[in-house]
Amino acid sequence: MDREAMIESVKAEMPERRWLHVQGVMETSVKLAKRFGVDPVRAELAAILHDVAKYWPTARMEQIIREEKLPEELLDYDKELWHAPVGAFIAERDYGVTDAEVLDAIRYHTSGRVGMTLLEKIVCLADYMEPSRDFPGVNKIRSEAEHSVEKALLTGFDGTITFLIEKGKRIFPLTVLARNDMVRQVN
Ligand code: DGI
Ligand code: FE
Ligand code: FE
Ligand code: FE
Repeated sequence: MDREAMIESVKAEMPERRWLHVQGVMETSVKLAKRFGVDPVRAELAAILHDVAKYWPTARMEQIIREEKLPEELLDYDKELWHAPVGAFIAERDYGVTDAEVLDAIRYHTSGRVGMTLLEKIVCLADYMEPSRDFPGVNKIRSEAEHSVEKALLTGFDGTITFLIEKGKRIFPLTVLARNDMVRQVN
């Protein structure tokens, strides 16, 4: 599918404000990719599709996780995590994306994981800091991202983990592992 058709189709999957977020992630992913030496075309492709399943009914996501043998462990954790692996599946099946690293950038954009590629880090970081994001600490992430993807992403993960703890929620283990990996990489 060509870029324009993909954009129109993704846009139709979500409300207007979420589309503004996706445009922000596209723009920020391209900027970070150029800054840190990643192919901006691949970064933009992952960004376009990263939240494609965000507004799908949970039952539809759950069905895909079970039928397509995605990690069922996810079903024990917050539903907010599900759209990322489901999005990677949809990107491949419905949008014809074959680039495994682009698919992984979609798959891990929410949870993170150990051993994230630079492309994965950039999409995950862009998701935290795109221009329409506004949460306490976002400017610290933006300024750290001037110099270090890893430092900025560590601040992002720390914020998410703190937020989940404050809400009394369970933390998906990959996020803890991703955060620990980022601590190792910045030191
Ligand atoms: O889809 P977006 O809103 O753009 O952002 P996202 O895909 O990074 O989703 C983030 C949400 O997921 C955020 O509100 C926190 C929630 N969440 C729930 N459990 C976990 C989690 N995020 C991570 N990283 N790890 C979790 O265990
Ligand atoms: Fe997301
Ligand atoms: Fe995120
Ligand atoms: Fe997002």
